[in-house]
Amino acid sequence: MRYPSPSPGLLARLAARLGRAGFSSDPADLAPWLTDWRRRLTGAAAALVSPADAEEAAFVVAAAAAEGVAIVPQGGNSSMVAGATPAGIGEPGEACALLVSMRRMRQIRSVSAADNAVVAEAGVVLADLHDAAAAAGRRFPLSLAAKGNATVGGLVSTNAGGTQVLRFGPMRSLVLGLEAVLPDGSMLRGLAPLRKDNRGYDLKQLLIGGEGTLGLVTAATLRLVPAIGERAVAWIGLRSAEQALTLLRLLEDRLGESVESFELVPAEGLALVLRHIPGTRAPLADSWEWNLLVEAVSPRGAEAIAGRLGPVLGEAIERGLIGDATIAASESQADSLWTLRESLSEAEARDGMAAKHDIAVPVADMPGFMARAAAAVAERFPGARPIAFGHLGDGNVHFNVRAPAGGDGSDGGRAWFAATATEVSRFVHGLVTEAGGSMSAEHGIGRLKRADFLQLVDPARRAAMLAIKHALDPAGIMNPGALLPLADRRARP
Ligand code: 2HG
Ligand code: ZN
Repeated sequence: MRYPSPSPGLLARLAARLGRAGFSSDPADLAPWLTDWRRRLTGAAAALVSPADAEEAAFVVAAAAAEGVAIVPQGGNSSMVAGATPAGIGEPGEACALLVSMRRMRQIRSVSAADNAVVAEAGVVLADLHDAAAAAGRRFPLSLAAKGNATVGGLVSTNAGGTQVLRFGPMRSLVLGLEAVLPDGSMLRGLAPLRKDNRGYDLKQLLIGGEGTLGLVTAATLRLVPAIGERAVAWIGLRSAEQALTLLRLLEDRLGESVESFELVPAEGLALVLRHIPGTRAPLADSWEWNLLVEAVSPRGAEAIAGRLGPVLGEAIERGLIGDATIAASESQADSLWTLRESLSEAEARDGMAAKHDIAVPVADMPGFMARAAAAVAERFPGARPIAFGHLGDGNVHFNVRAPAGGDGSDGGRAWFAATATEVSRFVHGLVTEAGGSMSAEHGIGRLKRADFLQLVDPARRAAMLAIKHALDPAGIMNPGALLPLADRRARP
């Protein structure tokens, strides 16, 4: 069923309430926000609407709901799965949606060291949130490569993960409270920084990871943790992913909760970064099948962590778990090591096309899974080049499959990608589902993974999700096409 276009009266009401800064139907203003970050989809929308505060956001949703007009919420437009891109030309909903940008809502409403909490509006950029927490002598312990673009609303709505999940968990474990507009325009006001609240269903947990399909997040109360006194960042070379996990448990035994990042970079990943990212250089003399970036931290006033990490890495070398390691001697060296890890996605994109997968299996199964899946992909898609990197400590890697090398090389693998990527992804998602894992560990489902998700998901889980969607958004106006099927928007499960 097609979504109705907003009536001229609705557009006029929105323009009058939000003013020039908050409303535009000029195609030139819309254009930059209609293509997803990975440049996979370009959509269309009737207007770009940017509320300045929660009341304006509620007004927008209520007005759209009255006409059954679709709303596509957008934050930093850095979704890996086109979760914030409206329907494309020729698709149902074409040009009918309101693209609701939260970028004007960028206030930090409060920071409380006493409560260990910050209240940030949906449009606050992650890097600014880090700065605000630091200014209060605290820390917001979630980070990812897109921290200069990703916003609080998007991070909440996708239950973002990143490179520090190991100790403090993903967004789901960092959100203490939420303020959101529900699909009928009513406000859910729950920003109190409560550590305990047992009044039945935890509605905020439905919105976290709900991908904007159950409501529009306008602000969140987020957990803060003690600021870091010192960090030690190590780059480690080793031959076996199994032994990487033995190292992780050894580090935890010796250093306890100090270990905050445990990131895996394969030899070909490091090579891609060194080839495509200017100013980078190899941290170790030799090349290793696998590399690890480990970050351990100590609180202020505690014994320096580097002095404790070094001996454990020495012990690991003696035990033959790892081959080589270096610990950054300065903050700038630490940043350079992090650049090697955080540039992987960009280096991979510069090198050519890849079918991207964001998978999780139980941590202990991951080394075996990576090897089995790489062999299966190589057999089924000759020439395709699997590359697995990322959050090994969380049992989550990006098992991407790069286009075959060679040919005349002039199209960067575009023809291969167009012909094969959908099949490759279905194959990889099938493998991970068979292994009892998840085909989306941290990026969400969005529009790019919807078909595979709906095919592979457990039927009971699918039915429950559709029932929840129908209960809260019976007209299906919130972010149609992300996560759930468009056609089901009015169907009872
Ligand atoms: C990362 O861990 C991101 O670097 C991006 O989640 C992963 O580009 C990717 O596949
Ligand atoms: Zn990741």
